[in-house]
Amino acid sequence: MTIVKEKVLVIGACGQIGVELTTELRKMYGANNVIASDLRDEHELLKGTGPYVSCDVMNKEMLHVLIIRHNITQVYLLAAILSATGEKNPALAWHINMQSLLNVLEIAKEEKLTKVYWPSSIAVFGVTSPRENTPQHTIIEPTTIYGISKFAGERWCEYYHKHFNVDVRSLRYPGLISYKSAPGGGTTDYAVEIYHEALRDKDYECFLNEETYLPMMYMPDAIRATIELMEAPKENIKIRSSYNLGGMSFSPKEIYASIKAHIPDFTMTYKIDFRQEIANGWPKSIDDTHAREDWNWKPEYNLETMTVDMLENLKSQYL
Ligand code: NAD
Ligand code: AKB
Repeated sequence: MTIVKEKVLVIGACGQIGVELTTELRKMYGANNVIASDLRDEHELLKGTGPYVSCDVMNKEMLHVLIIRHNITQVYLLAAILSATGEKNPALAWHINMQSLLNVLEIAKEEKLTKVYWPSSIAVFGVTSPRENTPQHTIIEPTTIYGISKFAGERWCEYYHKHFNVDVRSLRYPGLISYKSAPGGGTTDYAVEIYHEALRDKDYECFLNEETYLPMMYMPDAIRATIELMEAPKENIKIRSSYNLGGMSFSPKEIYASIKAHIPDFTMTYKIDFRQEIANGWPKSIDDTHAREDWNWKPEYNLETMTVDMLENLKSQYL
């Protein structure tokens, strides 16, 4: 179905989520009604599929002009510094993750945008949160700068909704696994790298220990969740900070076994680094009852179906 009235801007469109989300939004709204933007050069998979504008989200004036000039009605803000990169430069991560959101929320307020999407993360939770089936509402004391910025961002979203009626919606994504575009510096990136290495070298050195369970999700589920949240009637969106979103939960040992079932000579060794400490503070699994009740969320992929799809789609790159 093509919906014509909306004009969408995706900021950070060349990242792991942006490439696939932009592609999907173009199917829904029509290619010319979805403008992709990023600091980087246009991603190969986006080339020729619709308009692309180079834009730094930190430059509020430029962003504002872009939004007015193109009659933008909805913004998807995906630009951010992720957990592992953030720990290397906390001041920069705080600055980019916060200021980008504030720029977008302010412009959304001034220009009365119809909707804004901004993702949070399971990284908002910390060692004092329950680790199994982590509830929506619980102790939230993040210890990484990434988690701190996501938690502060959630509060800003709720604030702009409450005080300025900005229809901003958000999901706490788990670690996302995909084959179309590379992950951008997170702790869960191992679960993408492992598929590439299994096909390329049949050997992978994992930076998390074998028992590190984390909440994860296959990208098609994440894209569908994002669109279902954004398409849901306003009155169904009862959580204006960010929704817990569950997909699957597995450890390095389990994803290794699931790949080895298809590539019997695949081997894995462990060399733990600083990302282990980040992972140790995150949930093992997520309770997403509110998302299921408010806008009918239901994941489709599990570890086995994701592995089959990942290997099938990646194998042509390495054979
Ligand atoms: P990514 O790093 O792959 O992509 C981010 C994109 O933003 C990059 O293409 C980058 O060039 C762009 N960008 C960075 N600074 C910019 C700026 N100043 N102006 C314009 N563009 C800029 O990240 P991603 O994995 O696609 O994540 C997107 C969002 O989803 C982030 O907010 C992230 O925290 C969140 N998230 C991602 C995951 C995941 O597993 N991928 C999980 C939870 C939450
Ligand atoms: C990261 O590992 O930083 C991200 C996330 C879970 O937010 N993938």
